Amino acid sequence: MLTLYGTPLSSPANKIRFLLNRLGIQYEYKTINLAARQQKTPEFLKINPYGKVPALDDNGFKLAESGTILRYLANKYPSSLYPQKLEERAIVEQWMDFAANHIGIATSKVMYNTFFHQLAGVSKDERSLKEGFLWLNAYLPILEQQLSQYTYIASSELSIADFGLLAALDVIDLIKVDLSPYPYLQAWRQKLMQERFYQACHSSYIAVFKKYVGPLFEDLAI
Ligand SMILES: N[C@@H](CCC(=O)N[C@@H](CS)C(=O)NCC(=O)O)C(=O)O
Repeated sequence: MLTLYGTPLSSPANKIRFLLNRLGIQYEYKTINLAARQQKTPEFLKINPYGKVPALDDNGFKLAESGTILRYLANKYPSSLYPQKLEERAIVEQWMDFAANHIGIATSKVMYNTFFHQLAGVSKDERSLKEGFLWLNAYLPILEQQLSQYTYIASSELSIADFGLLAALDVIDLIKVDLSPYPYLQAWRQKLMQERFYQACHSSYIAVFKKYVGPLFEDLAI
């Protein structure tokens, strides 16, 4: 049995759900309550020793880090989402890593210092917040350029890099970043958000955010 541990607000966990949904693989989804620090319980630390979601338990084989899990599953269930040819695969890896290390980190900085810092009971880091927006300004044009040449982020084929990027950008409406200056990126995102693999996870990030923590941020008029 494949068990994925995550939480509906975790974009790294959601990118794995996108892949599993797309591949049509049955899995058990277990929600870990981060606010209740369930991720640091001795029980969960046996699954991921550093106490973070997502984590995977594949018949007793335990794995953490969303990118690693994505690659593991894509290797285990071969498909066009993760090409076999060395160079094609390397390009998929490049865009997946770009999405995680540049876009994902940028949106995390903004999300943490806008919303999640309150839930964690720590003060807002203004510098990190600003840096998150600066990174987005710097890197969204790169995505736009790439998507003006290719249908999907790595090539003309949908790949695991698209799942990583889609999840990293999922919070973009919530943090009120306007994508209209990036029409190719916006169209790519709108198209993928209509797909079954996405809708089987949630209708939108903003909907799930409102459902789980919206009442805590009513003053922000989300
Ligand atoms: N690099 C990790 C990031 C994992 C991560 O930061 N997870 C967050 C939720 S999105 C978490 O578990 N936070 C709880 C904590 O740090 O205690 C990945 O991609 O899986």
